Amino acid sequence: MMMMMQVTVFVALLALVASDLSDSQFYLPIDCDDIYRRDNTSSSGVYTIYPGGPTSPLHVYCDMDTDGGRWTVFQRRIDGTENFFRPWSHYKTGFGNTAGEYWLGLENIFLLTVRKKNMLRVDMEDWQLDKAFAQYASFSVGPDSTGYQLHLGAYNGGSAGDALAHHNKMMFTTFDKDQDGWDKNCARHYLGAFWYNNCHNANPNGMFAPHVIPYDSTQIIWNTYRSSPLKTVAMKIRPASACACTN
Ligand SMILES: [Ca+2]
Repeated sequence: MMMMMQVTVFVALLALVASDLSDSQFYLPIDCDDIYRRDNTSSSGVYTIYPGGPTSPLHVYCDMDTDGGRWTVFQRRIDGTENFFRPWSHYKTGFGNTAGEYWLGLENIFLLTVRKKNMLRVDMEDWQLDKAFAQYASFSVGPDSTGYQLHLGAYNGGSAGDALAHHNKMMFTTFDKDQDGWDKNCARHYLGAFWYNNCHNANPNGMFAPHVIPYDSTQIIWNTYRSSPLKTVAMKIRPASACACTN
């Protein structure tokens, strides 16, 4: 009798493990678009995605509200709690808190954009809480061997204006890795890290500061929208193809 029970429990456990495995095998979302397509009642928040395959789970913030949702957020500034003046290794792998401020990591952004054709949206807010956005028809970054080169499509909407055209085709620069279009290091000079040219029209990874300092190009800037620093900014992607999902 005891033996029977043990066998029953063992079989039940096996069945549980098997169903768990098959479930994760059938459903490994690459991005927030996949999460939304599986459940279109998903709300904005932190989810686990697998852009690098089943052995590399990655936490990310999904924006399921803005303009139909499905946005995978790869950069987010909201309150100045995170330090964004960081070296190459941090920008490569990512840092911060996905429930708050963070950078998803260049390698992860590369993996996300190599798997699907994505568009880019940048949402921002000034210190008077006026909101604006900028949208681009396509967005991808090359692999590490290209310096995570930025490939940006046409500007296609938003009142913030096209500050990123100046950055298209640039490699990524941090204070300890200079791949910009200037004879000095833009990241060092403007206290951020970005696809700097010579140097920037946008500095979303610059200093978070509520007050305007005289040399404000070191702060969070999108200069086709405001010449003064911004309070918040978030950079997000979603597949460029039309959404076939229903509500
Ligand atoms: Ca340089």
